[in-house]
Amino acid sequence: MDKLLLWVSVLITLPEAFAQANLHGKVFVFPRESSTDHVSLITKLEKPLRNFTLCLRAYSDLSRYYSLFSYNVQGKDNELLVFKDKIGTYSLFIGNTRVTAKVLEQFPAPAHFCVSWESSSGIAEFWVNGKPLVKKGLKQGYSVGAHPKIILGQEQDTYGGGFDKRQSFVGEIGDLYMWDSVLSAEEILSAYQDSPINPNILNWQDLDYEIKGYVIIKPLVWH
Ligand SMILES: *[C@@H]1O[C@H](CO)[C@@H](O)[C@H](O)[C@H]1NC(C)=O
Ligand SMILES: [Ca+2]
Repeated sequence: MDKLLLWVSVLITLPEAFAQANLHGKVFVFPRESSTDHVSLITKLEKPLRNFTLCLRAYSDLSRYYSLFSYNVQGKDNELLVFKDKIGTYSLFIGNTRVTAKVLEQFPAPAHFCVSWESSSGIAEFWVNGKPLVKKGLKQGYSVGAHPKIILGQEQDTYGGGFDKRQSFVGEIGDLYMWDSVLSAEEILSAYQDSPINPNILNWQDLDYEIKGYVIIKPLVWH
């Protein structure tokens, strides 16, 4: 194919849409398996992270593993990655190191998921539907790099790319918030009950994002 034709076909198969919007009451629908469809979340994170909490709602009937939240920095794969290994098993990667936590889950069922990490102790806390899983620890003393590429729908192996459809997400994601602090149990409950308190890294109600490929915004109907 000549270069022009190639570009035309890329533009047709990968429509792009930048936006800044309040997505309250809405979800991103990832309606098919692919190695291309994804959403980039844009944040002005300029300092390395010593503490964070990430919350989101997801509904998927995939029984294979998939990426829920992929955060890479330049030259560092899996700098911060939330991975669903299988039903009832969630992994957090920090600096390409992994911990796993388990929960009794119905399948398929919508889930509200939070994970936090504190550098000084290395403790990772997982929460599913407002309930804590067993705490784990990793990367004590580490700092998560700034200037990330954050991708929903695909798992990055490079800075903003390197996708694999076997790790892609098919389903719906909503109510995604991220803080630069470790939330208390009460604050996690507020997020679960749809009243997140001062999310300062990513805010579903003021989200800067870019859709690439077949990702559609629809009302949240399962919560
Ligand atoms: C991270 O949290 C610890 C306590 O958990 C706190 O002492 C420290 O100041 C926090 N660091 C930043 C950069 O927020
Ligand atoms: Ca990766």
